Amino acid sequence: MNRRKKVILVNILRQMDELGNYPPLSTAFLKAYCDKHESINRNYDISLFTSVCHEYNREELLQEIKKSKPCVIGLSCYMWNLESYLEALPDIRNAAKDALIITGGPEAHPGLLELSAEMDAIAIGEGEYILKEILESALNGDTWKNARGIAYRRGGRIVVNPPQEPLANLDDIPSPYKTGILPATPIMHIEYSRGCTNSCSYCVAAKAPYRHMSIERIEEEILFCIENRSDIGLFAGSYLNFKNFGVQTLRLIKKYRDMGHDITISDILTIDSNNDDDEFFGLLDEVVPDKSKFVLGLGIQSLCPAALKLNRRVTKIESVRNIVAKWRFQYFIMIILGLPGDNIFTVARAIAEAAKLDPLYLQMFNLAVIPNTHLFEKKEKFNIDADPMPPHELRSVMELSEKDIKKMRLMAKSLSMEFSPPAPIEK
Ligand code: B12
Ligand code: SF4
Repeated sequence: MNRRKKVILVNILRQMDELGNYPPLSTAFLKAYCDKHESINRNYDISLFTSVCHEYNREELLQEIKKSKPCVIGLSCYMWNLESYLEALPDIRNAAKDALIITGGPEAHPGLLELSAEMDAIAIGEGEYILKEILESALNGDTWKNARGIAYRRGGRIVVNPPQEPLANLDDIPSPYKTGILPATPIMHIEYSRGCTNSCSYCVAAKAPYRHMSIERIEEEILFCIENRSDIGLFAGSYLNFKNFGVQTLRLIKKYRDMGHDITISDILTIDSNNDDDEFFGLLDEVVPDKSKFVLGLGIQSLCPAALKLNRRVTKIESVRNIVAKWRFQYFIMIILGLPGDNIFTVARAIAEAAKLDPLYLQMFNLAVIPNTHLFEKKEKFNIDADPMPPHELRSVMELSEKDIKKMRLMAKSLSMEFSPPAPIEK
């Protein structure tokens, strides 16, 4: 008889397709990391409940919870699923009265405890160490309330424990594909790095130090893709062309291509547009022979010196021009609408510059003031009024009134129509 206690990790994805695009990496990584510890694996049976926003059925989730009677329910929270969790939480609590309900993910911040009485704890930042510590605490007869990196309620107050360290070595997490947690699919998404060396004010990655998987680990993942005749979707990470890591990764892919394996990088790759290193692009050119199915994303975000400075963003437009002029890829260019320091005219100028680069399409994002970013924490300093609930839409900021923002979005929308087709990732 299986006496292991049940843990359910729930992930309602924004989208996922049968090719393998956008798998539930967060919950798969949490399980892979916890399972590898003998004491946890012996005592806990961790399962994943995965759904996609447009297919998600609350009853299915509740049935699963009633059936397995978990002692811990972990919710993987992003801006696209917070509402679904908030709606389901009273029923989840009814279905599992004694379970610890913990919410983690980029959208998770202590303020969520004020939105739902059923949430017991919030995990802030990377979850592997946090979940392991929580599961171990019960085995040692301790309380989960001492775990680092969490927030919880005590009396009427919210207590935020000292932060948990980011994972020192990403190789410590077993591959979710090789452990069979995620199925082999025609495209396999490899998480290759976490954190960032830059610190753009609006970005969650800026909060954590940059680390990448070892090149040996990447080689194992590539070999696994080859065995399963899959393409690589190198997508979860900051940028592949940070430092020398991208060159090393591409050299490996080239090595296996030269040996006759039909392996390539699929779909979309977002790269650091400030790094026009010829060796990287030369290798990329070789490992992606079919340019029609591949689009490179270059972030400009803003070209206004004041906005770049305020948001700690570096954009070297010369580098973007060099890349586009020299390398025959399809490109999409990203611009953020509404950064503190920008105004309608500076945004219009950035769009005009981007248009000169003749991209396949422009991707213009309305600034979202998302939790766990510098902007979210410093709203007052930047005179930001934004919706505290997802999608955290900006209402006004510094030089941009509500009316200006509407005008700017309208202008951007009409200009972006010139650059159809729309972004292929959106369904
Ligand atoms: C893939 C992806 C997407 C996919 C969808 C993914 C899916 N399957 O549903 C697509 C391309 C559709 C997408 C769209 C968008 N995305 Co996106 N996306 C990502 C990306 C690149 C990877 C996510 C991932 O799998 N990461 C790998 C896992 C391992 O990391 P993780 O998710 O952070 O999980 C760790 C921790 O958060 C924590 N954790 C997570 N869950 C739990 C649960 C528990 C219980 C615990 C303890 C811990 C825990 O532990 C995990 C392991 O350490 C991230 C950036 C990134 N590198 O993470 C952005 C990111 C998630 N996206 C983001 C944004 C802003 C968007 C967009 C709004 C962009 C835009 N402006 O249009 C849109 C959403 C549109 C909409 N209206 O809904 C933000 C997050 C915002 C938020 N608060 O949710 C991120 C973080 C990018 C960023 N740097 O700012 N995205
Ligand atoms: S926006 Fe890009 S460069 Fe800036 S912190 Fe995030 S990942 Fe790094």
